[in-house]
Amino acid sequence: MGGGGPVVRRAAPLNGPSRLGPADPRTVAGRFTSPLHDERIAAWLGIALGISFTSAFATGLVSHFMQHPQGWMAWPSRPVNLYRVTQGVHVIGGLATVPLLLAKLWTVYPRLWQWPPIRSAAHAARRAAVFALVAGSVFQLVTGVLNIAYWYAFPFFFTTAHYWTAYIVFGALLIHIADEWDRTRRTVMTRPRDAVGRRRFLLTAAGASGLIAATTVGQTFTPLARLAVLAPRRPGVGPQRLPVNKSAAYAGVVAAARDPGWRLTVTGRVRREVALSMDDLRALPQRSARLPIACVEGWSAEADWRGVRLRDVLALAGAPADARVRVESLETWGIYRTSDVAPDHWRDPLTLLALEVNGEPLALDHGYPCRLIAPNRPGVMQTKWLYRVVVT
Ligand SMILES: Nc1nc2c(c(=O)[nH]1)N[C@H]1C(S)=C(S)[C@@H](COP(=O)(O)O)O[C@H]1N2
Ligand SMILES: [Mo]
Repeated sequence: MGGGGPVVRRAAPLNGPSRLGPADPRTVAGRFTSPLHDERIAAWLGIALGISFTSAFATGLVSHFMQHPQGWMAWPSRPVNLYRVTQGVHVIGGLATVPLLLAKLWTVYPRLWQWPPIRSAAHAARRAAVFALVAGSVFQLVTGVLNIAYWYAFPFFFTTAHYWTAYIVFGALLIHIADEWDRTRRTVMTRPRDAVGRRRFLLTAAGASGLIAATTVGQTFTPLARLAVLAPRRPGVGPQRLPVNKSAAYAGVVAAARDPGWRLTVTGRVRREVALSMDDLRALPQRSARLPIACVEGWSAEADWRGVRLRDVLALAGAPADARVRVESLETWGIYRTSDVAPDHWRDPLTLLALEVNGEPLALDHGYPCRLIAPNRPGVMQTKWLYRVVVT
């Protein structure tokens, strides 16, 4: 801005050329002395956070609606790895956001002490939106990290809270972007003097973010699996080279799964109910598919599955072409004991009732005697220890 240019009205009083101090005579002089409480840093981190939160919101919605399909939307069963990618972006991106958010909060926290705390109704509304944004962002990242670490320390159901908070955060984010757009634009378009310290701070935050991404992305991107030292799960580590979230013992299905009288029944809106023993299933045409399990927690692992096509078994029972199908597990409790298979998915020739994985009969922990495996579908919906297929 040249000396004779228009006077720029600043939204908040500043402590110097571009500082974010409280600029109030009553606060202790020199309390926020770091040159890093700075508009320019806040602006760049804000841009990065705006991008990462938008990406998390979009990929989070994909995951939510895949797991809770609405009548009007049909998720395709292809490409096979689509969900693996969107959920990988969600979880790895979320983890990589943690240092950026911490850096941003540290940069702007002097504003908490701005004085007077409320200057007008508009100012109050703006601060309320910022409060919702900060509180909601911290909540999303903390619960997200605890959840993928399998530490259910919170008294509420994670997915519901995470889902609804996302709308609050995203709404507050839009308000904040509208509010800060001009100032951010101006800030990043001007050339700073004396930028070394700021640049180092931003590079450190970006470096920490990149390091987290590099050491976790291997949990879903197999070529980098060896780098995934920070990931709670790694592809290839577990029985039959596949991770296990919930064991058969934990699920309480060991005896039922080993019962020689086990049958897979197909029932509901069918022309004839069928009950298939293991031998019956083995006598049907066996198909192979290389498909990933793509867990909502961001890890995924590919495997070679072998078994019968779900659509072949449904045809055997004479299920209608528009059937909605639910598979049910021997597990007697919990929300993952059943899952719905939409027409696009059960008609897909890659959707199998798997009896084998990686060349061996399924291990008990991988769903013996029979599990569902389908393309482009969250891991929680790849139900293990099946005993019933219900057509509705
Ligand atoms: N019956 C049943 N099937 C289940 C689950 C479960 O808890 N019960 N967990 C699911 C989850 S969360 C994932 S990611 C995949 C792979 O889990 P695994 O590693 O426990 O085999 O199986 C799914 N199938
Ligand atoms: Mo999962």
